[in-house]
Amino acid sequence: MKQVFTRPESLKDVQTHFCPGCHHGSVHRLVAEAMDEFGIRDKTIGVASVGCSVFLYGYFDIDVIEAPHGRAPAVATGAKRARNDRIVFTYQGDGDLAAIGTSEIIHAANRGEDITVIFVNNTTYGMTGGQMAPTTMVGQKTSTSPYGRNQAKDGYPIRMAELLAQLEGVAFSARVAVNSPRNVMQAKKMIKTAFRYQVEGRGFSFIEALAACPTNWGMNPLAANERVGSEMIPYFPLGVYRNTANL
Ligand SMILES: Cc1ncc(C[n+]2csc(CCOP(=O)(O)OP(=O)(O)O)c2C)c(N)n1
Ligand code: SF4
Repeated sequence: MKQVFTRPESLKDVQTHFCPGCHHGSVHRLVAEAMDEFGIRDKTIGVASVGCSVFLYGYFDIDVIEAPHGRAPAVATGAKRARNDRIVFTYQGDGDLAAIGTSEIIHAANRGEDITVIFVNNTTYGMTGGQMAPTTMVGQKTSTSPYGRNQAKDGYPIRMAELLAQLEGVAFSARVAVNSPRNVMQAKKMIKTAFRYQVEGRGFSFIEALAACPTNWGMNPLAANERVGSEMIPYFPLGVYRNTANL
């Protein structure tokens, strides 16, 4: 029988710690497929952040540097400037990138660092028990907003893909989701484009991936997957927000 589905070479053959229905695993796979397709596994450095993606080094068969919370773009800047023959990407959660690391991501993007950023937006701090993040939806209940996020007190969810698209240093900024086969295929295309931009030395590329966190949303995997489509995508529309190839 012909095998039609295989594990990407860039992913180790190990079981992950992700909860059932978590989209981190799907995003990992697409990143690994992009590395395989460009044949860059041996020269890629991943920069992991803290959060549920902290074990990047255990799942990807590449070199990984562990960065403190929010500091991955700064660490990636150093790695890429020291070894500009390498492909360097960060992989960060929304609490990490849009809260503690706001300044790092904005300045790395504005400097046009030649790195790729994979940003997983699951509207909550996953690893530490589901606290409110800058991306938490208005009305969403979290462990620190038990009555729901209140925009008058807490502000509105930040749309990072659009925000970074305003910066001259950004070569590519797009938002994707992995909640349906169609969206997975589109996400794969966008993640490949983000890596291709770095392979071609075009500058900073950014992918925001909308993701489910069934555990902290208090939902089963199916309902959590559906929430991505019914609640998140209407507020965080999918698409390309900046593409210097078109300018
Ligand atoms: C400087 C710093 N502040 C806070 C923490 C605690 N911390 C670890 S993971 C985490 C939340 C991560 O959430 P997010 O970035 O949204 O990623 P997710 O777990 O949802 O993938 C926090 C607050 C830390 N390790 N370091
Ligand atoms: S807590 Fe949420 S983000 Fe973390 S592994 Fe579980 S489902 Fe995924």
